[in-house]
Amino acid sequence: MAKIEFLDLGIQPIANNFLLTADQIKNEYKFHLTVTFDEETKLVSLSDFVPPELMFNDSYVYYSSLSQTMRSHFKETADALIREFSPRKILEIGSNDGVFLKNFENEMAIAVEPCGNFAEITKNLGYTTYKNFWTSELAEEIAFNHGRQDLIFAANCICHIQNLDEAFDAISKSLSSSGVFVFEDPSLLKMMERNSYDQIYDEHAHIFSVTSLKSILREYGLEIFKVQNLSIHGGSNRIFACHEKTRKIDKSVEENLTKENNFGLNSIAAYRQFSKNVQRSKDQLLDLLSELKRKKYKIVSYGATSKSTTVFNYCEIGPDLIDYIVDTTEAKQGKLSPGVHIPVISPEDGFDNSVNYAFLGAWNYEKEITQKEKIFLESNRFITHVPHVRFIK
Ligand code: DWN
Repeated sequence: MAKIEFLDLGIQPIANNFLLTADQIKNEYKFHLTVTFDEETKLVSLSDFVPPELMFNDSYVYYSSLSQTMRSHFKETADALIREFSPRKILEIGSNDGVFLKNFENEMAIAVEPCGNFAEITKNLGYTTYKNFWTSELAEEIAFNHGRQDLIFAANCICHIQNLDEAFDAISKSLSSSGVFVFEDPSLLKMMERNSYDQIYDEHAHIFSVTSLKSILREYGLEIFKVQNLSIHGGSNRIFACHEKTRKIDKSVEENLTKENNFGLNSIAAYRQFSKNVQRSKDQLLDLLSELKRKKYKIVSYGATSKSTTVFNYCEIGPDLIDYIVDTTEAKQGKLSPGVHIPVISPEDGFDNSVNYAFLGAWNYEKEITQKEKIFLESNRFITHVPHVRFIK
């Protein structure tokens, strides 16, 4: 059984490395972004990983709580988990700015977060916080200090962990005998169906199918007992796992495995087709933007996302096509986007009636953004590449 490379997204920068100084621009880190399918485990991963400290450090800029969609999502998630499992002790891996954890009392929850600026936030909110990457060593320290956990939660974090063997082993050892491990990450099936290749960037070391997770978790005595398909982040799966044979297996597990198999996720042909679809999307997006630019329209991008770093660098879309990017994140404003160096400014400074078209870098918030930007949409258009290049009315 082989590992087969099926997609080449070219030379890419660190997706969230927004640049300010001449020195940062001169020394910008770049790497070759290619993607591999493992025929044995069915896992899809980057062929080469970027050193974690280069991505997740004290200057990290992605705040989960900046959108209403995410704030509501995590409140509802916390409420549902409390209702279903009544955990007494909970640990979150990759707690970001505490958007999920703050729905739990201080005494019952522990945060693990490697980015110092974010670890500071949960610490200030009163949570025991470990400013660390999730490793076996850390898991042992936490188990020694606090015992085993009833609920281990991680959102958009496990797919960022390069060494899954160590991560799952540590989780298995940290979970109480009747505990549950709940995690959500982008769905490989949704990505392939919707051609949202921009889910692939340095931070996303793996894009998970339920199939691949089932086989890897089993190695560590963990079993998936339920799967929920979520619309969040353009299509994610929430995986519920427990120690083997401790819970009844819900039919959603088999349903998801069947759906993935029917789509072809278990063999290389589907990935080869995906690669062709990605190339077509690039050609169509470049054609559209170039045509609009020839007609002298002003085009900006909405949301300086990690995803748009992939799109712009893969398609070689720079300031000649996109005048600037608007984003509500202060830490991104006044800087240049990674790789292609498009200026990022605040929506207040740049999203006005001089704009004709806006590429929706944050397409996963289409509903929230189109609601908010009704006036723009009266005479202008958003552009998206998902599931194919088109205007949003
Ligand atoms: O896994 C990850 C996901 C969950 O979040 C990370 N590795 C990094 C990050 O990826 P992303 O940057 O693609 O995430 P978002 O949530 O799509 O980013 C949205 C961006 O758009 C933020 O910078 C905020 C901005 N935004 C905005 O300017 N106006 C968002 C909304 C909703 C808005 O109205």
